[in-house]
Amino acid sequence: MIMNIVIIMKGDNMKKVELKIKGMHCRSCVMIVSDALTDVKGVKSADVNLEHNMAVISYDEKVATEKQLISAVETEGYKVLR
Ligand SMILES: [Cu+2]
Repeated sequence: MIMNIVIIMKGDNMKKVELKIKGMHCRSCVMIVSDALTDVKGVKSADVNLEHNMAVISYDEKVATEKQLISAVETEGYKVLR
């Protein structure tokens, strides 16, 4: 299990997790992170919150992995915190 992801909910295939993200400072950062996450195949929704520096992501765990979510964020130059 990856330590920097908090599992909020786990259904049959759907999983809802929370990521702490470092480096976002404006609305366009939020857009970049949110687009990067929703571009991951299997991701249903990504709610990125600038004030709380976090993202809540719902995804199909048969299609996407936690590692893919983290690397999608980090590829854009942001850091996922533990
Ligand atoms: Cu920004």
